[in-house]
Amino acid sequence: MRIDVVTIFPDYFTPLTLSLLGKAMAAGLIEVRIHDLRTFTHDRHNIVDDTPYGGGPGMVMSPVPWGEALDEIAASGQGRQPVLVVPTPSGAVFNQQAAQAWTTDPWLVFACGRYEGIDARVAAHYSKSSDWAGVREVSIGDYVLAGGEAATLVMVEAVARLLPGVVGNEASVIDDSFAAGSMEHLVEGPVFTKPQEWRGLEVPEVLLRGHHGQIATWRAEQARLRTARIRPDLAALSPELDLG
Ligand code: 6GU
Repeated sequence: MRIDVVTIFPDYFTPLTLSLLGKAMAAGLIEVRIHDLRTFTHDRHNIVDDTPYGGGPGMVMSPVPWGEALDEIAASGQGRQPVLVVPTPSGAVFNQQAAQAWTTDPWLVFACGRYEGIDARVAAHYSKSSDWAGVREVSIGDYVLAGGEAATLVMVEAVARLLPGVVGNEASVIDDSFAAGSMEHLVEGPVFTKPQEWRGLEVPEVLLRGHHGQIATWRAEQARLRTARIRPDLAALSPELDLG
């Protein structure tokens, strides 16, 4: 998968070279290119924003440098068509289902807005451009960030860890696709490692007995209990599990 990111803060993305993502990049499983939006300006102060039409607080990102940046990126793809992802608190919610769906996109371009957002004509224009495979305006949750950079890091990590070969892609990710940890209606229960006793707290005895059937049953029950307690919104989606 190819991932391009356009931002006025390229340094924000140095964490992508660490750990999981760094290894995936080194292995050629993902190719990440970071672009500084200010290099697509032509004035001496590299200005990327302007006052909003209609008035109001803050500034809006100009469509002009965005157009130049995105056209150049698409033109570098040898006829391939990227998907434009625009992180915004007013977007559709990005969740585990979206992350899974995006793993089949060969090329994602993230447009990180700052200030009050990007001039709406950018999303409108690329939605109807045959050089692009579509535009997705997405939010990572119900809170407001200062810009799309942190949201982009979140989405890139959520998608990349699902790509074949990226994690120890085996159990930890495949296990995500059903039952506990799926984010499909259940959160994971508690996990434990050595020592068996720590500061007076014991590891639950069922985990020490080695009876895999009992362990699976216990873990499923723990997931149900925890989901009912802290995620009533998820519990309500699985009435058959009686999580309420
Ligand atoms: Cl994607 N961007 C911004 N700026 N704030 C957000 C968000 C995105 N998702 C939640 N809050």
